[in-house]
Amino acid sequence: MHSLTKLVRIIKSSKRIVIATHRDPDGDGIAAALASAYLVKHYRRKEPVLFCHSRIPAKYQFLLGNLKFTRKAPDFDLLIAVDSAGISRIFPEITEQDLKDKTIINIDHHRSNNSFGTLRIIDQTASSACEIIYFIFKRLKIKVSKSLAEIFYCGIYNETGGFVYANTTKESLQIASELVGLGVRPDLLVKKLNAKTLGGTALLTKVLSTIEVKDGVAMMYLFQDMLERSSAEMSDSENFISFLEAIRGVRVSMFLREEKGGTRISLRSDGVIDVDQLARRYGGGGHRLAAGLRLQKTIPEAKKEILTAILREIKEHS
Ligand SMILES: [Mn+2]
Repeated sequence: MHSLTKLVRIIKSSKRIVIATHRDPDGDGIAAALASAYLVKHYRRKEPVLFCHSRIPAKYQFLLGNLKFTRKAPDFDLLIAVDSAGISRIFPEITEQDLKDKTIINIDHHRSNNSFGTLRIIDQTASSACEIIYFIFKRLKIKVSKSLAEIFYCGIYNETGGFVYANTTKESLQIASELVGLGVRPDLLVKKLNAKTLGGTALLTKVLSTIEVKDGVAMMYLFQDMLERSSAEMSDSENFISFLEAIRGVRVSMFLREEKGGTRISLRSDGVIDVDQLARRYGGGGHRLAAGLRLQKTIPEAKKEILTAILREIKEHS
């Protein structure tokens, strides 16, 4: 495959390599960055630098092994960007234009990916960024060790919601099967991955108590003071939205989280509307059934605005 020959050539010829995943990283983004580090290490002696603007949530620390992420924007001549639809998802204050002299490899599966970079390996039909990178290993005939197999498994498991979302495909299950063949123990690994702290569980009860459902749209929110009151971190709320999706009759779910300077909104759809399209109108994006955006508004203001947009769209599609 032509692009993989180019990928290897770029990795071999670059001096300072940085691998970066998006801010507020999820399991797929972190795992894709770690897997890329294995890929780079296969071709070079020098360890690549791993960058993420946000802190890596404690629950993923066990995957890191000897690898570390830095939060200080590093200098590089090659950036390998994974699971990130645009440069602003990685560096909030940097634009594509600022990096026009750098070599950038863009490995992603988001439909909202804006095609940045020198070499783009984008597959919207892939379940996850990890799936794309797994296929890179296979096509380049690089051996996948047990520790790397665990990384891939966690990424795909996380992005498919534990093999239940619409991106649970023949390919993703096939890869999972191959990873188990390489020594992954799904029971032990998933137990580690899903382990909540007591504070995280306390936070869940607080967030769930805010649930409202209106005309097929389920909503709930998280205010900063709930974190303090339950000794939890924002990253503990990563999968909370699945509780909204599980409510019978709910077509669209919206989880609003208070952040410095605004509100972060996660959206899920059962297919009735395209939440990627909707999120993009506000500068966000993602996938057709799962997307996110940020608004410089308070939670009540943001909720009102997005709820109105969702209800209008549901009406148009029914
Ligand atoms: Mn992903």
